Amino acid sequence: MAALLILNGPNLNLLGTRQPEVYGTTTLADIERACRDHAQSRGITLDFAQSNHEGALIDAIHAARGTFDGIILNAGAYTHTSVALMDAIFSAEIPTIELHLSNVHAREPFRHQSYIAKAAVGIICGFGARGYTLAIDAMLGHLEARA
Ligand code: CA2
Repeated sequence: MAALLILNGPNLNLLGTRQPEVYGTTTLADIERACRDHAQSRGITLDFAQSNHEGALIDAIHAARGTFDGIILNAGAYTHTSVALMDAIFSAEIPTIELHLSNVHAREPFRHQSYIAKAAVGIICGFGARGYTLAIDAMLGHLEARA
């Protein structure tokens, strides 16, 4: 049975409470519920976490080694700045999907740069909250193809 870690970065705890025109009205708790339902339907286990702290996200990636088969990471704004997160993903040697609610490539130029992409097996962006369940299926497909 595959075990996935879904990790969310800074400010994503505010989802559904502010800037609904950009990020929608779905809360992170709603997304977690949808992911847990989806995981159950796929017969896999998952952990779902959020932190506003870069070091805590790095610790979670380090701790995932040996426990999780795949990571789905919405690193929020750290996507565009964090060499440290990129290094953590490389060091963990766990397939990681970069995920974003918004289509970062249709937004400000600084959001077009991603350090996570350099270490990720693929990227899903622009599909809103549905991107999380799409990412679960994409990861399962990736793991199956490798087996
Ligand atoms: O589209 C995404 O998922 C992002 O990772 C969201 C980040 C942004 O910096 C990335 O460029 C793209 C921002 C998350 C902030 O979330 C908020 C939610 C509600 C209110 C304020 C911020």
